[in-house]
Amino acid sequence: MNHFLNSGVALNPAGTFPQNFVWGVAAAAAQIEGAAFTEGKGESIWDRFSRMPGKVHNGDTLDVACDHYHRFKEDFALMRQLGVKNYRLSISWPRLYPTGDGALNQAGVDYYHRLLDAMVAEGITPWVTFFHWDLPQALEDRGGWTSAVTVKAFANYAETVVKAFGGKVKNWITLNEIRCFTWLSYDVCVQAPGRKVSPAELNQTYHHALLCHGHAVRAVRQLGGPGARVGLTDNSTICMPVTETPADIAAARTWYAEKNIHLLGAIYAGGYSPKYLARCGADAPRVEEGDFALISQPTDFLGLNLYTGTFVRAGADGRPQEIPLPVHYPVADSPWLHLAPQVMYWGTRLAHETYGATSLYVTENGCGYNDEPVVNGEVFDLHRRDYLRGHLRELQRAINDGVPVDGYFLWSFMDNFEWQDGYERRFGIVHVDYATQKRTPKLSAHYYSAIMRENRIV
Ligand code: PNW
Repeated sequence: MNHFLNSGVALNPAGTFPQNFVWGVAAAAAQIEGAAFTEGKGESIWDRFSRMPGKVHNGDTLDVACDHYHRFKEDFALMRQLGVKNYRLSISWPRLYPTGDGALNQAGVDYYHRLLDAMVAEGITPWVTFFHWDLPQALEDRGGWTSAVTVKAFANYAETVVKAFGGKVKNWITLNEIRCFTWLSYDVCVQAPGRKVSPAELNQTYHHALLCHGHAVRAVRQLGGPGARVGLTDNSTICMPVTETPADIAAARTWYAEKNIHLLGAIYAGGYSPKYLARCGADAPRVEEGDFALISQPTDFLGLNLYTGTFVRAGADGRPQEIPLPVHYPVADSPWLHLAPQVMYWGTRLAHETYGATSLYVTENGCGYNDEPVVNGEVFDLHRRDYLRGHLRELQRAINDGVPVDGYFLWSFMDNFEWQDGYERRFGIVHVDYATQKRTPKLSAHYYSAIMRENRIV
């Protein structure tokens, strides 16, 4: 892999991305649909969590959100105007199964048929995520991600989804960001359900999530029909070498492999490594026979949500050393979102080198700011335009160095419910006025539109 050591920005002559590069935008059901209790939808853990005092900024709920449930036609028309050809969305599990398992809510199925038909009518290809955090509350009441009940219910849900929509959907994403709905939700407790569990139970939530990933892959293989493709979207813990020298790059490789050992490491190795099991000790996850045959089925691509990373160098003791960010390091309004465009380069390159993934998609990348309101029909989010330009340059550098990146989905199409940060924190390239539901493309939307059209950074 010597070619990787050429890290000068050697853009291909035309400065374009590969032919057939997939450009898209992303969103998730719970964050945009609203209609939280409409036409039989069941309560999700986020519906419950957002009603607990102090959990979500400003006490915001998902009840109305962007009212996409009722406005999807206009939203797809706007996507088409901006030249969006690929849209990553998710399906709401509690809209299909209000209690997680049990009776199917036909109204929910009908809704997604109408939605997919409207997308296709606008010439937009769907990329569908089975699960983007909105677990039915009834399943949480039976143990949530700590319980095998959830795995069984998910397997059934995934089959239903592929059977229902497999004729219209060919690109499937199993789960979104396992760490967020396990570690952040059952250990750090800043996300729903916010229930602290023991270390052994936490490790079991990871294992249950891996099993669900496997069930979704199986469902797509068995029922997806010709041309169906499937992969996971992971928020791998990313690091970037402080200097792009062999010593710091080696340190970054070691650090990266260790941090991702329990998720991508296990999936690609076909089992938990002795190193990981030693780290868990008595708290190791329970593994049944056949689990890894399911978990480690080959997939068609790996999705990566790339936002931020940790700087690492070769320490004096030969171990990777993390460099704490100085207070003046640039950050978005999302306090965790430090602005290091190199995350695009190293996030994709390390995944390719470490796991041999041969087709990568950036399934999310974007920035959260408390943007200013619309003035005379315009929002000058120059900060987001610059963010995009800088991050896409680093993505292009990876591609030019041979990393197989096949697509990029910007998070997010429009401002939406930013989980525990509520509606204040805006990630959209389209502004949403929540009082009127008016959509206004920001400067960044016009900028990204030109990038998608010309297949190059403008
Ligand atoms: C992702 N972090 O979440 C999610 O997939 C989206 O639903 C979300 O709106 C978007 O990124 C922006 O936050 C993340 O703490 C949540 O590093 C937290 C982190 C990263 C991503």
